[in-house]
Amino acid sequence: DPIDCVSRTKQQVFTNSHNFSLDIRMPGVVPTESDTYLCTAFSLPTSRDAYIVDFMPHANMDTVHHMLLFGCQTPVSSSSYWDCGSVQGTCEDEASIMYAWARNAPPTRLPKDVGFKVGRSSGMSHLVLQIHYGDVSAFKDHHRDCSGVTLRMTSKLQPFIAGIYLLMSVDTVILPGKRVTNADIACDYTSYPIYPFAFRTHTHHLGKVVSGYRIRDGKWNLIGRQSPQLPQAFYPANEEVNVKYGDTIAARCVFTGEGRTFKTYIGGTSNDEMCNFYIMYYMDSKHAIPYMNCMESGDKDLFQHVPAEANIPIAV
Ligand code: IYT
Ligand code: CU
Ligand code: CU
Repeated sequence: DPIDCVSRTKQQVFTNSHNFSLDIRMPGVVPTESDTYLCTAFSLPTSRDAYIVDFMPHANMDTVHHMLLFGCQTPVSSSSYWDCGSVQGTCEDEASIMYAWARNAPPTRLPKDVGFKVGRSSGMSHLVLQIHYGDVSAFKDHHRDCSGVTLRMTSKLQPFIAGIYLLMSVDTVILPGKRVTNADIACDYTSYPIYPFAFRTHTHHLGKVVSGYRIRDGKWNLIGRQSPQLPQAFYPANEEVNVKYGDTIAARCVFTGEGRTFKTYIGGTSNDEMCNFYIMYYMDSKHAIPYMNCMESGDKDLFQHVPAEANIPIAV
C-alpha cells in the first residue's frame, strides 16, 4: 500500500464512541546513511485506560528493515524524531516492546479479546516507534518516509491483557574462536497463569539459535525456537504451553566465537552480543501484569536436561 505522509492532525480517528485508531508514523524523514535507527514518540490520551487490539503496519519494503513499537513513561527526546541507534536510546525509563515488524516475516496479530493496556493507570503514557532503515539507496530522490503502524484501539475493558515476559542474559562472555558458548537463563514463575501466543528472539551476529521453555514437574516443553539471524519478528508460540505458579521459565542462546578475534560481551553495539527471548502472552485482566523479566543465569544441573534441539543451529 502507498506510504502517504498523513497529516498529524488526523492522528486519532474515532469509528464509534469506544473504538478509534491511532496513527503512529515517522514525520516524513529522509535518512541519509544505511543502517540508521530513527525513533519518534507519541503521547497517549491519559484521561482513561485504552487497549490496543490490533496493529496495521505501513512499511516501505525498499527501505525499512524492521520496526519496533515500545511503551514507556519518558521518551529520551521530545523532538519530532531522533537518532536512536546505540548512542541515544528510546526511553529514559524501562521500555516494554509491544510490536515488531520485520521484512519478510508475517506480522503479529493479537488473539480475540486480548489487548495491550495503555494510558491512564497503565504507567505507559508514551509510545515510541523505532525504525531501522537498511538500504537508503531508495532515498536518492529525497522522498520523505512516513512508515509506521496504525493501532486499532478501544476504551472497552478487554477480558485478557497482553504482556511481555523478557528473558535476557546479563553476563555472557564469548571467547574468540571458541566454537560454542551457551547463554542459559531461568527463573521460577510465581504469578497468575499466562498464556504465551508469540515469541521473539534477539541476538547480534554470533547467535545461532534461541529456544524458550516451560519446565513443569521436571518436564521441558518448548514455547518457541528460532534463529536470531532470521527476521526478528514475533512468531507464533506453541499454544499448548501455558505457565503457572510453580513452573520454571528457561531459555538458551547458542553462540559461536568462530571468526572473532576479541572477547565478546553483552552490550549495545554490533561488536557486542545480546541473548533475549521475549514471550508475548495474555493473562486474565483481573490480575494482569503487563511486563515481567528474568535475568538470572540458569544453573548447570537444570540445563543438563535441556532438550537436544536447543543445541542444534537453525540454517538460514
Ligand atoms: C542488554 C540487552 O539484552 N538488551 C536487550 C533487552 C532489553 C530490551 C528492553 C533490555 C531492556 C529493555 O528495556 I525493551 I533494560 C535489548 O536491548 N534488545 C533489543 C531492543 O532494544 C529491544 C531487541 O531488539 O530485542
Ligand atoms: Cu533491522
Ligand atoms: Cu541487541
